[in-house]
Amino acid sequence: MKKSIAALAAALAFVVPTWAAVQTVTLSVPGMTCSACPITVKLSLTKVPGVSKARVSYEEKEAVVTFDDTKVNVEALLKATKDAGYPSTVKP
Ligand SMILES: [Cu+2]
Repeated sequence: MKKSIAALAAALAFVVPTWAAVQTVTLSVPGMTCSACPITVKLSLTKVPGVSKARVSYEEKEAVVTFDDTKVNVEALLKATKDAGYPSTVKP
């Protein structure tokens, strides 16, 4: 019994930090009007500390952002695109 609890604790300590931290969110960015817009949106997102990746598509009018949720939250991502001139919303 004691041994299995220790094993479980060790397993959790190993697993939890990896899935608790890295998140992916898809943002809808309707304000992109030409193929240069995604560059601005991508830059605004990757500048935010905690964002590791941003894939922005003009055709889909969306941004797929990979971020560390211990360093940044979705509100900060929405604010970053808004400040760059492209208000966005979270895609369900
Ligand atoms: Cu443009």
